[in-house]
Amino acid sequence: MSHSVVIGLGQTGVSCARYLASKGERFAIADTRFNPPGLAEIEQEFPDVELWLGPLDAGLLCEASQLVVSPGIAISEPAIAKAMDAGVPVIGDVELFAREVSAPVIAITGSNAKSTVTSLVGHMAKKAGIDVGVGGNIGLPVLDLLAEGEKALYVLELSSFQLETTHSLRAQAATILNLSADHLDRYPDMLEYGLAKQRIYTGCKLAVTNREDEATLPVHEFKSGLVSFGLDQPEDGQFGLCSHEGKLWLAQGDELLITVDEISLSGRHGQINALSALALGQGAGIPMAAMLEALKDFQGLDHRCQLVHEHDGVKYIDDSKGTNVGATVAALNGLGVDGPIILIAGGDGKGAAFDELAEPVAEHCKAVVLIGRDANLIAEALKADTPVYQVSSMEEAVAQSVKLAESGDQVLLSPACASWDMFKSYIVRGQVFAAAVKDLCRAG
Ligand code: UMA
Ligand code: ADP
Repeated sequence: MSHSVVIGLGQTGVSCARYLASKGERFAIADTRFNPPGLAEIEQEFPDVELWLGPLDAGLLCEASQLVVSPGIAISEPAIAKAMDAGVPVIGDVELFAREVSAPVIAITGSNAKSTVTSLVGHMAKKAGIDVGVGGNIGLPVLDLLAEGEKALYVLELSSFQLETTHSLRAQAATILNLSADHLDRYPDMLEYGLAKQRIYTGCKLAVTNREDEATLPVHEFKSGLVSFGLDQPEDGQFGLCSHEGKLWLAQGDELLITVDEISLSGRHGQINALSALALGQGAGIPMAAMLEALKDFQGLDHRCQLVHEHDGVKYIDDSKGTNVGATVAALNGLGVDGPIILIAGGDGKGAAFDELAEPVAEHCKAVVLIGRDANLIAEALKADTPVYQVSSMEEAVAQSVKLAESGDQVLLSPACASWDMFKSYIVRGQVFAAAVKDLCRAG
């Protein structure tokens, strides 16, 4: 009898198991870890399910009718690749979702700003009174969204890993927000990483692209609608910024929409994120008036350029979600206009080069304090006159920054790296930063 194999027993694997069970389909579960996070839940809910833990067995995978692969495991894993070569279809949770729902989907990928734009578009839809489901890489597996019944609209954040196993999404509006080096421990080069993201445009009705980043344009033949966003003056129908009577406005073509002072997201990257959200929302028919209202009160997400404390005229900003070089470059350029920056960076660089940090650091930073595994690599890449300090903990990094900071400065945690070498997650890293800041400022 035919059966699927769910590979990976994290959040995604558990959601896939529940979904397949709800459809009455047979499945087994495999995970390379001996004690994967979803094990207890699965053993309790599906005591009879076949579980294969430890190294994947190509022979068993080749007997499956399909593999439902979690994003955390590469489909280039030899056992999975062998099953694919043998003709076993390989899909992911987003593919199962796409086959199930008929409501329109707004699909969002990119190296940075995915979660911010996904939440913002979700907020816009709610303001318009639309029954919307928001999920995906943002932290809620897409199949878990189905538990509440079908919604009128879905806004999905999709990673390159999820897109690799998605074949028939055909989104109403889709975007690659930007492309910069990330996950190069999983892809051989930027080309492959970019091609995985390009899959989001397959069959979509409207592609929303970034005029400042050519890599966001569809590379394959594309006959559907195209609309772009950028910080320059927009042409007819496109989204951008316009100056009018001394004020800067978000605009579509020559239609002025809202001044940048009225939106709650700050900085250049806040403005570009707002523009991309408007383009996506319009593509799915969210009324403009509701979207503009939503821009006024959307506060942004925790750990993304979030002001966590202010003391003696120094601002302490948590951008722990800056887990790649592109995010930290955007944070430096976005916040640099507000005052000199003392940057706390470092961690696991996931194989990326740090050279692109050199210019914004030279321009905006009065000092850099480095922590984590790749601190040396970053120090070498900076090669600037900016003083660099290497320390061994977040507490020491904050202490060093407090010592250096003067009124008007900003202490910015934006690591350009993943947190895994020192912390459980970027969330914990941000919390440790904020706690250290508050302790030291209280003591001082
Ligand atoms: N793993 C194994 N063996 C396996 C399967 C997984 O060792 O057989 C390990 C991998 O090293 C991986 C970890 O387990 O790092 C988790 O993998 P998973 O596929 O079980 O992850 P889930 O818990 O299902 O969470 C996934 C996404 N995780 C990844 O892509 C690594 C979550 O994104 C996402 O929120 C969730 O599905 C719901 O869709 C996290 C993420 O870090 C936040 N994403 C990357 C990013 O944003 O940069 C892409
Ligand atoms: P993702 O889900 O893609 O990781 P987030 O919204 O969580 O995106 O933001 C991740 C990081 O990217 C944060 O450090 C944030 O400050 C930074 N960022 C936000 N907007 C942009 C942008 N338009 N371009 C580059 N980086 C950005």
